[in-house]
Amino acid sequence: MSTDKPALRVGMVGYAFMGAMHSHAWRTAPRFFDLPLHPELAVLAGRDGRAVKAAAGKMGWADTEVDWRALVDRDDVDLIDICTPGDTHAEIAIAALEAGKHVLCEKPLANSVEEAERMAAAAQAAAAKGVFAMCGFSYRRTPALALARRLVGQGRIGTIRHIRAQYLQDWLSDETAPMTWRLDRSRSGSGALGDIGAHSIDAAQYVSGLRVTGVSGLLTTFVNERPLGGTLVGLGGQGASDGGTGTVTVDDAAVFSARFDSGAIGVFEATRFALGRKNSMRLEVNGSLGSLAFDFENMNSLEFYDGTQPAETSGFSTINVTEPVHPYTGNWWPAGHGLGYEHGFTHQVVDLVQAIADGVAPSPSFDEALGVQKVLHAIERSAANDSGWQHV
Ligand code: SOE
Repeated sequence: MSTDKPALRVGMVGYAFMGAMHSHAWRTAPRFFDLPLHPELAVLAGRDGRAVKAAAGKMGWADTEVDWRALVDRDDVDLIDICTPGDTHAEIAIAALEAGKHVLCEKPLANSVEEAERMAAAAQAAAAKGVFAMCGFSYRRTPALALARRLVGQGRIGTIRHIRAQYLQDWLSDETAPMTWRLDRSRSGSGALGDIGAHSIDAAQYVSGLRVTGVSGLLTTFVNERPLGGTLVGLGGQGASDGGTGTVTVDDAAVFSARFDSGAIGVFEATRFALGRKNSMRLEVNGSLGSLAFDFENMNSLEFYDGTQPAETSGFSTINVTEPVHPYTGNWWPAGHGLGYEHGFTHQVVDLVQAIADGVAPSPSFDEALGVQKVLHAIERSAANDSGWQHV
C-alpha cells in the first residue's frame, strides 16, 4: 500500500493465534481508517527460524529475528507488539520501553502483580519521553461494548447497581483435550481467570466507568491431568493417547462476587467448561433508569431497556450496532452487514496509532491493566484456603 504518511515500523514477538490476529489488524487498519501514521509490518520475531520465516511470509512481515532481544535492539523498529504467553511479557515490554519503543502487550498484562507493577513503572518513565504502552483488552473495541459505555456516559441507564459478567467457553470440556501452555501456571499465570475473566473485569470497568474495590472468589480445576502431544483443533482438540500426561496447574473455572467503588455490586463467572458456549462473553448492567445486555456470540447487537418508557410499551429492545453513528462501524460495511472478532483488534490498532501520533497515552494503559491484575490477584487470595473477602 503506497502512502506518504510517516511510517510506524512494527516489530512483533509471537505468531500463533494472537500473532496472526494482530498481523491482520496492523495490515487492515490503514486500509479502512485514515491513520496519521502508516503501520509497516517490519519484523516478526520467534525462536524457531524456519517457522518464523514461514509465518512472516504468510502474514506479510518484511523481515524476521530469532531472538526478541535483537528485535528490541533494532533501530528500524518503532513499536514492539507482544503476542507471547504471559511469562515473557514483563521482560520484553520493559526492555522495549527502555529502548524507546512503543509497546502493545497482549492481556493479561503479566503473570503477577509484581511483574505488572514493574511494567507500569517502565511505562510511566517512557511516557515522560513520549513513548507509550497499551494493553490489548481488545473487547473494549467491539462496537456494541463501546456503545454501551457511551450510553452509560450519557446517563441513559442512570446509577449503576448491578454488573453481571460471564465469559463462557467450552474447549476444555472434553477430558481428552491436550495439555497446552494455557494450562501451565508457570507460562500463563492462571487459567480461565486470567485468560478470559480478565477480559470481563476490564469490560465491566470500561463500560461502567467504575472500579472493583473488593472481591470474594472461588477457583476450581475439574481435570487435573491431560494428555501430552496430540492434535490441537482451535484451542482444544484431541490429545495423544500414548504420550503420557501433564499436570494442569491452573483453574478451569472461576466465579467471584465484587463490590465497585460506587457501591454497585457484581457477579462474575469465567469457564472453559460451559459446553455449547464457544465464546460467550456476556455483560449485563442494571441501572436506576435502564439496563444494557451484551453477548459476544451476538456481537453486532446490544440489548437496551429504557426504564423511562411507559410500562405499556416498555421492554428490552435490540440495537443493531451497525449504523454509521455507532463507534467504529462507519468505516466498514453498509448498515446491517456486521463485524467479527478480528475487528476489535483492528480498532485497537487504530486507537493506538492515533494516540501515538497525538502524543497522548493510549487506553488501556499499563496502569489500568495493573488494576485488573490486582483484581485477579485478590480473587486468587480469596480462593486460596477459602479466605473470603479481599480488598483490591
Ligand atoms: C482463549 O481462551 C482465548 O483465545 C483468549 O486468550 C482470548 O483473549 C479471547 O479473546 C478468546 O479466547
